[in-house]
Amino acid sequence: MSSDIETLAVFGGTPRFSRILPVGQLYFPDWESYEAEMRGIFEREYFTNHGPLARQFEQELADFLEVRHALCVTNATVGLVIVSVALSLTGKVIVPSFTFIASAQALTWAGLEPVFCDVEVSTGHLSVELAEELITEDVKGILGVNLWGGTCGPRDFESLAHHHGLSLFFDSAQAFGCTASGRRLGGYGAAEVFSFHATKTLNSTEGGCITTNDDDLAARMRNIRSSYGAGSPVDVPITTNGRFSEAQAALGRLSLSRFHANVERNAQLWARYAQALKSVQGIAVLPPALVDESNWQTLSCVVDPGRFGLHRDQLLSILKAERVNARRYFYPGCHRSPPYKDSLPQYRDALPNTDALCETVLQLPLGAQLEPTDIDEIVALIDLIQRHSGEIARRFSS
Ligand code: T4K
Repeated sequence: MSSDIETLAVFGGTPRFSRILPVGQLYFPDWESYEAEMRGIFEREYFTNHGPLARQFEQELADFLEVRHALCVTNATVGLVIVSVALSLTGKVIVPSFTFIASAQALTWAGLEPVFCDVEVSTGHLSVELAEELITEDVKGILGVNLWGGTCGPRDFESLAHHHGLSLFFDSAQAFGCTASGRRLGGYGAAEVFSFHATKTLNSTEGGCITTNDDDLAARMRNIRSSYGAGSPVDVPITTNGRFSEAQAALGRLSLSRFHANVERNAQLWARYAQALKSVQGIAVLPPALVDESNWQTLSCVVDPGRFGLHRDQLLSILKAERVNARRYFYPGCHRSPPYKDSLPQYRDALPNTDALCETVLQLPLGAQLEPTDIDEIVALIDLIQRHSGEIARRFSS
């Protein structure tokens, strides 16, 4: 029995995989298509700031998402800052702590104070019930976050925000292409922000876009996006550099043309994991929450240390040694990260569901670099680890 353990790289065996299995999409288009797109950029001699390819991509995105405006930006972090400034809010904004740090820090960059809300333990998302409890006179908005190819239920948040007269916008960085309550994400709230980071289902290396159906808001955001402007000049309090280059647009367009095929492939890989992991004790796969259609960009699961026999972080370290680049999105939660762990200490022990998820959630590799046989091997590895968890735990503690 212990001879099986000796094969683990963490105990001196050879790593099971000869290459690193990345956590997310990493779709690379074929070289010929890329070369053709780049040749066009060289011929037009136009690199950045609302160039012809970026404008074309924006139109394609707006059509795809069925919104009036899609504004491409350098990355979703800058996009979130731009929306937060353009909405002209002051005071406090409700946001989950269980999210990537950029969601909360965008508010801080815009001079707003995050009010950290707990999430539902079954979905990892905000709910209107949890958010409503935090609405006070000082709260002026809600930043909903749609995670892991799922959502927090944006239509219900529209009703809540309308009822309380609050601004509402969404961090949909991980939810490009998802639909909820019969509508594609992009048109919910005042604006939504998507990420086109390399690990996302739609990628342009770095990048992102802001979507809105509000013409005035779109004009303000276009002017904030570039310190020397693009489009008709309007009054804005401050500007930044959130410009999207032609090279980003080239890759984004190629990725968009493959989007449905990549999503379909991810859906199959996801289903393969979900089926195989059913027989592994102590691992529960989290399906994308509250969507009609997911982009299947993430395989999230919860590792129950009592039933699995090891803590999530012990499993993670064993997987990493085997070159399985699993991730813990998110750890340790925004409320326990700088600057908030010091500046907003009142949240330290106020978010039990967030704390529980930060300790147990794991993302397993998915995306263009993964083959079905990789999934089978990863699950077999996790199963082996679980079956030997007692002995492994003893070795870790000695
Ligand atoms: N809101 C939410 C809810 C978000 O999840 C994010 C970002 C944002 C806002 C902000 O969006 P952006 O400003 O990033 O557009 C990642 C990504 O950097 C980030 O985009 C993502 N969410 C976050 C959840 O995770 P890391 O540090 O885990 O990713 P990174 O760059 O280390 O990549 C993951 C692994 O993939 C690497 O360890 C190796 C592999 N990889 C990565 C890249 C970029 C490769 O093999 N090749 C590559 O080119 O943060």
